[in-house]
Amino acid sequence: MKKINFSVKNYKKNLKKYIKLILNNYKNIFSNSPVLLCFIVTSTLNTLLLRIITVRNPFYFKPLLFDLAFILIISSFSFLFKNKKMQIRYLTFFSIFTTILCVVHSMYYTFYESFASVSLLATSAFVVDVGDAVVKQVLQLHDFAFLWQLFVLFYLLYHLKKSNKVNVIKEVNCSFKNSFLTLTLTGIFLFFLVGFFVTPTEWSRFGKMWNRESVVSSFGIFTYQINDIFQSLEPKINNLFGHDKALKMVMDYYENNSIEKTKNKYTDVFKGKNLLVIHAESLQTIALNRKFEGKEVTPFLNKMINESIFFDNFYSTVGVGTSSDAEFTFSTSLMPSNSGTVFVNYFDREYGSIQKQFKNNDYYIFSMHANTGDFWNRATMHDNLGYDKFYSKSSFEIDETIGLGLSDKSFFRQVVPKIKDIMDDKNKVPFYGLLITLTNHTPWSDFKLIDEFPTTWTIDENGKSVVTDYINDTTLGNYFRSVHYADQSLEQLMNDLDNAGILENTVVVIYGDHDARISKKNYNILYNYDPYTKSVKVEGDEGFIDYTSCMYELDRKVPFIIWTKDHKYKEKNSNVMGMIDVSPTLSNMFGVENNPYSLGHDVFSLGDDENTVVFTDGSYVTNKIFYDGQSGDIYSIDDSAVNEDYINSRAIYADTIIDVSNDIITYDLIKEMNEKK
Ligand code: GP9
Ligand code: MN
Repeated sequence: MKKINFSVKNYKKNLKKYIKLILNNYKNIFSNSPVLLCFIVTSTLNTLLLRIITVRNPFYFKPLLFDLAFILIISSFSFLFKNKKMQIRYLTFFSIFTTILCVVHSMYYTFYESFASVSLLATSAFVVDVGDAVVKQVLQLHDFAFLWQLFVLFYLLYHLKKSNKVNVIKEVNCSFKNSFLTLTLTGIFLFFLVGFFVTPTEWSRFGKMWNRESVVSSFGIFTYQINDIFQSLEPKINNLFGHDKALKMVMDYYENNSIEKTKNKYTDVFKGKNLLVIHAESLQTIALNRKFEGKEVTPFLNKMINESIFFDNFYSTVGVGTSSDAEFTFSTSLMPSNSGTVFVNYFDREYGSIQKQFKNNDYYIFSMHANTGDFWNRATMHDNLGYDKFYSKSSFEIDETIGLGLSDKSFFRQVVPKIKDIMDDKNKVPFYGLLITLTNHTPWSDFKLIDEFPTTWTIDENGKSVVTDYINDTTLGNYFRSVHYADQSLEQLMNDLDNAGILENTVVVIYGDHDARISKKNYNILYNYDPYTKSVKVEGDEGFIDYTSCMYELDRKVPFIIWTKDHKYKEKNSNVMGMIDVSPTLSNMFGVENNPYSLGHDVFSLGDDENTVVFTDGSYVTNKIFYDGQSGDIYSIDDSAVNEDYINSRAIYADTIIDVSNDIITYDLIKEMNEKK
């Protein structure tokens, strides 16, 4: 085998020669070690087979190259064993490992339509849940298909032994350095090469790891698995240091800020009533009371908010866990974690929750969502938060899909008889139910089943009406069209619930889970479009609106609505309020003891400008100011003067809330505080 000089100088000098040498090296490696060649080919094909069985674009080049890169690096380590027999044992071990890995993921996918995580496999709840099902419905014929890798390997080994070729392999003069480096460097090169083609969205999904299918689709199964191991270890590593200090700080906080129930005009008004919560995907307040061409985007919601207690200054406070963070903060009145996602990384901690408080008052607690139970790890977390039953995708007939999955209209059609059954069961009333919608999720591009909703601007030009594009067909335009659909679905649901007699004794709460995450740039057209010139105004143009970062942040508000059929409680509340305040507020209205670990407030017991909504990055908003935690900039909202004390005391409050929340989550402090009690 020829020696390669890996120096950069040589590489530049003679690239062709270099490639030739590498190829030659490969030829030597493979002809001298057929077992290694077999391992590389069969492992790569098995990972491809796994993707064919599971994901949507199995032949995408990125996961293929990621897997191949990993396999090359793994195989290079076989050269650490000088003894050829040990090399073969090593490669056999990893062939078995790859086969098992593929079988496990394939089986897991059959059941959960997602990929397994080491952290989830470690929970006993999962094992209990799945144990029986594995035998009954998880093990499919195609799972055995992966075994071909081992048949090929063992046949090869048998053949080599029979023809005495094992000895030949033993004598081969394979230089450790050359073989090891050739394989490792090719692997590393492939990683960099394919990494270059990974889009920012793919990287972001890789970091969050909540959409595991898309991570495997882009990065292959090996990179997914390694990422999964690191992500699963993170909370455990965080947990190792600083516990005592954190416990003291958190206990001091609760001692000095005891949560006492104060009576207000809404205390106990809903005592004993059912509660139906609607988690409205990406519903932003900016879509309400908005018209295009004289047509309201949300005619039904607009009617509804006039019959409700409507909070038009309400913010969701999510981190990377978006939907799941909204659910977490709603339920626990804690902030989302600022490292990872509670639902995914800290699902094994103990939390106080509104669901548990209602359960203590003999409520039956359920949730319904047409996505898999695995998505955002909801199956595990809903159980942890105190839900009695989670109706996930498998409980619904997927007869009409839009975007992410089952359409909201079909979902709502199917939930009504289920709720009716719950209501008719005397052991299940009163109930607390959560319905999580799906259709209004980015990217708002699947319009086959969605009505036209022109977001154009028609003007009169010399007596002729001229339609201008305005935001039609832009991201924001498509979003409003999708919200229009969400509004129609909601109307259908409310009518069906009414016809089924469910609304008589049920309070309906609707919240937007988070903003639609549309960039600032998109909003500029909305504010600065000039239909006469058909262009977007720029600074200096008449009527130009300087759309500042602060305006953008304030536009990210979501609606919060409390509605009853008799329209008895009607008010528009413009005091700033956050998702963290929901649980204390609703608990008081329903005459239920507040979760003692709540960090939010019953907003009806607060004075005029007493509340501060804190965001995960340390930004905060009050009735008077918005403080940008990243830049430290302060923006006035109502032009009233505030002094330094006001700003500093709110900033300290924001930091405290974030610290207390993070420490509770990281160190599992609620469990400890409960035990101490
Ligand atoms: C999926 C849905 C979307 O089940 O809740 O989650 P998101 O991407 O909005 O966090
Ligand atoms: Mn969401």
